[in-house]
Amino acid sequence: MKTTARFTAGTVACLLLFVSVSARPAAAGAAENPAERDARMRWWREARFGMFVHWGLYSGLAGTWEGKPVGDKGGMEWIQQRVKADTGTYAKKAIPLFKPAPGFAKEWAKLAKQAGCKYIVLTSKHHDGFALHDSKVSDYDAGSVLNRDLIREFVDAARAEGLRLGFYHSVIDWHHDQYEYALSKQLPHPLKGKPYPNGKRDHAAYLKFLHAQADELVSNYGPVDVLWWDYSSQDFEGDAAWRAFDLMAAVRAKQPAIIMNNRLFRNPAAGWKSMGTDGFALSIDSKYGDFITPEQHIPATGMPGLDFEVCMTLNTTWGYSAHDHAWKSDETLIRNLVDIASKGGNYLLNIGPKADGSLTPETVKAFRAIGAWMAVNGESIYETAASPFPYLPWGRSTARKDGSGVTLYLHVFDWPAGGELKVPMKADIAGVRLLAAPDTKVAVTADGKHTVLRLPAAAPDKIATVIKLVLKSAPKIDMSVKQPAAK
Ligand code: H79
Repeated sequence: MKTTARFTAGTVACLLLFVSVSARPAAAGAAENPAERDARMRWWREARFGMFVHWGLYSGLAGTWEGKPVGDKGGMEWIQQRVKADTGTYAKKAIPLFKPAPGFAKEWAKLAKQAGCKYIVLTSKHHDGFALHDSKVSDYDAGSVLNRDLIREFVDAARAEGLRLGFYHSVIDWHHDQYEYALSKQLPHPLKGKPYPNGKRDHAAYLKFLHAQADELVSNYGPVDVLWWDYSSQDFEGDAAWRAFDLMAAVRAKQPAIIMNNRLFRNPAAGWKSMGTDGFALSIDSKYGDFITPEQHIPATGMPGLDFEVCMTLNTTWGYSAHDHAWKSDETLIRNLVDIASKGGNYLLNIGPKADGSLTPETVKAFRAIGAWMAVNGESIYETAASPFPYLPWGRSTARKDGSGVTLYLHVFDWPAGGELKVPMKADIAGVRLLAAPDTKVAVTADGKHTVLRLPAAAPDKIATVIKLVLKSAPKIDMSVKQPAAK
């Protein structure tokens, strides 16, 4: 909700100050040495699994416009753009349908906790421009429209479950009347190609607003663990588009420990290869952000030394749609989590709550299934490192260094016929245990190239049975066993 003056003299002075330091773009990261960075990133690297929440005005529309489904696939958080509605038309239809129930976030946080998520990231504002907090610099926010601060309610619910929390914040804005969408040919806008309905626009005024809202989010809710920016294009990114270095520095000044992604940028040094959400590069210069963000796509191989987080939907949409029934199976979801951990990354798995905050039965079922698996096998995911094997024909692995020894977790997807599992390594083994069947005896032999494990005839867990191997020293891995070339 707006108060009298949009920007105080102090804000303007601060903005000017940030402009003056922008000649030193690495300012935010440069003060930090590698050990400090490792300490800051530690919880995130150990967490491996988080819940993403896409929730906003679009949730009430539920993929329907003027009584008709807009489609049964794809992101219905984009519905305003899909139907090419101006913000007034969109708001008029969507606002009456957005009816958050009291305590809406409690179920999300409980489900996240139950599933084994360590953090939860909510859309504070998506591309439609509607902010879920009580913003002093906007009338298009939950404070103005519902007289509520939905971010406060979310933060309280997340903290009550002991979860780390973050905000997804779109820098694209389909509402703000000074956002100069014609500056980018690549970024989406419902009115793209059409003249501004309000005459000339002043993008700098939009940027003041963007920076002020980000400041509210990092000032008013205690520690914020993650800022998940979305997104930039090759033709509109970074300083030119968002005054990105100032924005990052201002956020860091308020939240020194915060972890931010790379989406204020879209260039190779920032971890991007193309405009495709799977077009990521295998490196990132930390001045552009802390981690890279493959979307709806798992990298083919691990990325040594690189922090990455794969975000994915449960069906095909981020925002709730009544028409999307393409739910991923429990097997796919759990194996994705394992696959990503084996490559050294995090999995940010999305829920799209309905307008009242409630969840579909499919959503609850999926997260509970992951939770049941994690309750037994979580130690093979949390605080682990990427697989030391170039390739395992039957599944995946993760590893952990323990004193002078190493613990390997083998995740068996394809149970060996006859129960004999060949692991392409020589190793000095101190202990072996099936996490899902701890009392089952497993005999270990060697056949020259392999360590051979004699397992029960049937898999204790059909989705992914985890074998914990405690080794006295680092294994000698057969590096010649490689992934076959894709057909
Ligand atoms: O918030 C989610 C997406 O809305 C957002 N990022 C995630 C986390 C996103 N914005 N742009 N993109 C992703 C890239 C473009 C994706 C597209 Fe589509 C695929 C545009 C058209 C097809 C998905 C489906 C979005 C609209 C329809």
